Amino acid sequence: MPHTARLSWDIFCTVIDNYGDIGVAWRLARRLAHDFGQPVRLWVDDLASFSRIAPLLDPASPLQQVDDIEIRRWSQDDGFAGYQPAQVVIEAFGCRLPEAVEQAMAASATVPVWINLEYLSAEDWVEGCHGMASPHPRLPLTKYFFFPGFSDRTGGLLCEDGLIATRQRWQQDKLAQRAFWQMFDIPEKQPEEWRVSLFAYENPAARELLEYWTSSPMPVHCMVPEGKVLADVEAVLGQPLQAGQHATRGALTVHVLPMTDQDSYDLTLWSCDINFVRGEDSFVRAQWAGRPFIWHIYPQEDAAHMVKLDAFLSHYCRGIDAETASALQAASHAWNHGQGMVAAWQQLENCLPQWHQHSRNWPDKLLKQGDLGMRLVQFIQNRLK
Ligand code: TRH
Repeated sequence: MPHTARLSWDIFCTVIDNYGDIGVAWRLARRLAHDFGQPVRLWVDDLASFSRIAPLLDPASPLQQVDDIEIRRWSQDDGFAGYQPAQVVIEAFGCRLPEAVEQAMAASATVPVWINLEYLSAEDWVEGCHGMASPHPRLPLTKYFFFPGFSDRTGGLLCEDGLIATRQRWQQDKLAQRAFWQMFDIPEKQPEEWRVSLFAYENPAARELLEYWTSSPMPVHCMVPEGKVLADVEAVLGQPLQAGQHATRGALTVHVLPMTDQDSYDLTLWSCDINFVRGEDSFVRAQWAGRPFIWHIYPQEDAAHMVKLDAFLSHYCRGIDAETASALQAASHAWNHGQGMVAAWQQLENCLPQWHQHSRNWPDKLLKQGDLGMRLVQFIQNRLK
């Protein structure tokens, strides 16, 4: 890694309705602090939600240090009296900075570099908008739009130094995997078993697939972090389920996992044969897992999310044979439309070796030009020259 000047960073984040916004902000904070040695303050409006993915956090404490990052509770009535802006201010996902923060930034002796970190999309227009400057209508401030993405002309995707090598070692290490599953009272994975993880929004297609797996020729062990898709799982298993419990119907056994911290969730992804993921951050982490995955994209009005899904698939499927690409597209559509999953899955099952191979190679393609953390640091340094 090139030498990085020490800068101070403020990241502002509001929790909307799930864990993705804080998930990405927390990951970025840790990447900057741990891999670039940067002092980071993270301002978050909902510490209770944040603590679900960062269990060391005390939701009642307005100011605390976790994992070498200063966490500040950001309450909307905070007047920010005496606020001294950091050298870089990141507004995560257009969360809108308070007027007092903007005033303090404008009044700083050295005006901070102000970044709006955007949501991830693989659509082509992202390349044109990445890095765009937007002058403040009243104050002497400029905000830059920083877009994550899949090409060299975007901000890339967040990935820690050495993550891929650590993951590869883990996937060779059967003892470590056994110990990991034991923590949840789950037996180690058997060679003749499918182990899948299922993190999704409510989804009727999940019912179809789970139903199908009850009569699978191979036993299927499905790891379900507690959350939105659980009602669909319970409907198939015919019983209520909570974290720590498991239930079997035919060839299908479901294990309900508690929410863990992000690192343990990574281990789940690395230890399963196939991962069903959602939103933004688990979607990226599934790519670093080097295993096949299906994405449940965050639903938007007017089916705008389906355009994003197709934009991703067209990137992802470059370099895969036509049959696997079409099976993957059909399964991704069925999963996101909530129906037609069994036929699509059967088609995809025939392409598993190719899908596996592609999943293993995919992270290298994405990381050739550096991850989002590296590109962001370089972007800031260029603004400071
Ligand atoms: O929670 P999400 O559905 O978040 C979504 C998306 O980000 C979406 O784009 C956004 O608009 C919406 O929120 C408001 O899915 P996502 O992005 O995968 O975030 C989940 C986070 O939770 C991720 O950082 C991984 C983390 N996680 C854990 O730390 N432990 C766990 O056990 C699990 C299951 C997840």
